[in-house]
Amino acid sequence: MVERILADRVREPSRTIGRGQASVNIALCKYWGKRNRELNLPFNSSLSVTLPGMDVETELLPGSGDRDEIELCGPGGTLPDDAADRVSGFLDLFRPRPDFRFRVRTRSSVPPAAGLASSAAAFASLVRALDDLFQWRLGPRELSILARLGSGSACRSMYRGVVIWHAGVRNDGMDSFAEPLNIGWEALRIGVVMISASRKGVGSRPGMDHTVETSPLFACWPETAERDLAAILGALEARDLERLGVAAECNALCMHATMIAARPPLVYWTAQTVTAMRTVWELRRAGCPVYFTIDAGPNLKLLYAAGETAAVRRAFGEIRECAPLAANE
Ligand code: 2P0
Repeated sequence: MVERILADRVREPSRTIGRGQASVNIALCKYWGKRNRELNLPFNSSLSVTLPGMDVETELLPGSGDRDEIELCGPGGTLPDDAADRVSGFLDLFRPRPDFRFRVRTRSSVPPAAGLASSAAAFASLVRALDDLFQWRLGPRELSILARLGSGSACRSMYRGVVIWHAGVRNDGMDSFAEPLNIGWEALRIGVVMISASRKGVGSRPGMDHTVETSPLFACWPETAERDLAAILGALEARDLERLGVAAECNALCMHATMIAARPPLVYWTAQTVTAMRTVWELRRAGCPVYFTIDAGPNLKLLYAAGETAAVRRAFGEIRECAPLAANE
């Protein structure tokens, strides 16, 4: 696949340093489960919004010695060995020669492995840095396919705003790519309720494989997700927060239900996660339209309109907030 995308592009670095940047994305309709593990091909299409300001920047240089040098600056400190191995494994796809080494310097404004999709932004920014270092000048669709090979959800971090990742049907994965949808929504807010920033026990990758292999509820997930995606897209186009919030919340809970039904069960929530979910439902009962989504971690991402910021802060404290679909973002 890489051969096909790079075709006649040069395979030697064209500059001394390549740079890339990408922001994390939060799925409103989730990706969970692969029909092909090697190519990160999903069972269902998914839809996300990119969160500006929660960024990963990558610098890529030719390295030396007998292994890649991978540095991570920012919250969370150094990259654990397994994550560095995953980056090196991905870089294997692009080495001009087997003994060619890369030096990767990554700066992140989000903690890794806290269910905030920092790996999506990391692989998207790494692919941009590769494109810059080698001066391939690939189009966004090709870049999104390459990012997908690093981490499925990374293909969505190739764009700002609302992004759809088409699951595709082909075995070679060439029709499984992300593209942006031109939807503005000045008032929409996403607030991150950080319950824990520590590394999760089970990564998304083994977590989704385990769910596919053992959860009796997984069989109905792909179809449910495709239906949710249509509802979420319709709600975004209509700027209808209630429809959006209900569909996104149900989609997240349905994904977690498939995990909880896995054998043994996979539960990313803590007691505080459940408490926060109940707080959201209480706020709604009290007339404050706020909704949540939860990824493969304990943290909640809240969806609400700008006018509810004060009420949300009264309930959850000083949460990190952004306006992902505002015109000036
Ligand atoms: C998502 N997640 O759609 C879902 C929701 C987590 C829960 O995409 O194995 O890190 O690299 O393809 O992309 C996390 O999975 O997994 C993820 P790989 P990835 O955002």
